[in-house]
Amino acid sequence: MSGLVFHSAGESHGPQLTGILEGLPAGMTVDFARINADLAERQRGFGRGGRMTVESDRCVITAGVRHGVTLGSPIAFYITNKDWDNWQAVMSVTDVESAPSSEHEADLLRPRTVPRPGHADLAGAQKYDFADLRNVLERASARETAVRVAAGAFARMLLSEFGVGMAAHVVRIGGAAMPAKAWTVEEVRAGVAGSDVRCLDPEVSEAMRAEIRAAAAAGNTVGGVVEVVASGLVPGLGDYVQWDRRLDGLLAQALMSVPSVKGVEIGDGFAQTSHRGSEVHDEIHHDRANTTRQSGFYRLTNRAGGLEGGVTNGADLVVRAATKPLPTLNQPLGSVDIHTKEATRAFVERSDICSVPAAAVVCEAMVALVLADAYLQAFGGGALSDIRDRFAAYVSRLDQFGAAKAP
Ligand code: EPS
Repeated sequence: MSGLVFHSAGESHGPQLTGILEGLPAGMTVDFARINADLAERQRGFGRGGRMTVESDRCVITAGVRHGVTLGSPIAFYITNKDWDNWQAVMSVTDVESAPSSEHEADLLRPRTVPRPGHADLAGAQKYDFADLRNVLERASARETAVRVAAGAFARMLLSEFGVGMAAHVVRIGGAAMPAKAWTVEEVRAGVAGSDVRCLDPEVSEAMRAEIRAAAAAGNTVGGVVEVVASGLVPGLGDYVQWDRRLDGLLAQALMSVPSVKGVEIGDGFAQTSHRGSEVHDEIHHDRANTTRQSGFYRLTNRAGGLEGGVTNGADLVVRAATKPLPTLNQPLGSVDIHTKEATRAFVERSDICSVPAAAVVCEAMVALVLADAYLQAFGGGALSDIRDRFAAYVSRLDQFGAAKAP
């Protein structure tokens, strides 16, 4: 990401999560309600843990916006951790001299020394030479994704200027899966609104809830697959001329950075490997009467998921992320105490049974950040009006594509 720079800071049980987003143009109207609505979407979902009943995430903007409009300067914002009230001594920035106020606080203050398989605990402690795993898990926690969602909401405000629509849904939780199909952004938006597992089909939703209930009953967790769809993308975003400018690679990196994501696919991705090339690629057609921004070129299928050669081709972007089951288990796996080296069970920390619906919201935010960056790379400028002008010139050039060279 170079047009748009996003940094986050904050521990899960510290006072707040902080974000800085730099690179958005001046002149964008900020939709405050939209940011908080996205934060609420991330919090909801069947299978979420007790923390979500403590928090009601709200974004407070402290820089980069004046009178509801962006200034082009870095946008700074924070989300308060309400749970901080219960963790002030445990997460105190300064040394704590007073005795613990309760047995519960004394327990929280005790170093965590038995790493959870699958979490960052052990590798993180080895890297930073920590004796208390809390120093790792507080930052590695998926709590940090709240501030990504706020940043993603800003990115979507820019994208909506260019007619880009986005939505995300859950296509698998454990063994319960949606059949493979191409959904439009409108279908996804309408379908997820009433589903606590963000799934478009009521029967599959019920099967997903059953998976989560069964995992919970066994002290276990369950993962799944989320899909992000983006429509209205102009052809030509991203690049094929250098490896690190391919949009598919940038999307994969952004999605892989979401805690619990272990796999990313674009379009039919992995399923294409069991087919021949003739069954996989999307044939190209042309309609001379069609004067859309795709200059009359169209496909009847979109198995490529909107990307060819790392460049958008004007079809919907379809990208999926596979999330592993969360590593905090109420029936913990075997592990080893980092100090005594004795075999024991991993520690249990409050967590979710299933965070796949929340991961869909976070993945959508990450895709929005990558796409907003791609638009800024292609058409960027300090003022939104300049970006609009450059975009309009590109679209009108695309409309004429091939015209001068026609035989
Ligand atoms: C999360 C907040 C965390 C966890 C969860 C996601 O809060 P707490 O640790 O206080 O329960 O519920 O984090 C994880 C699943 C994880 O593995 O880190 C959130 O805000 O999304």
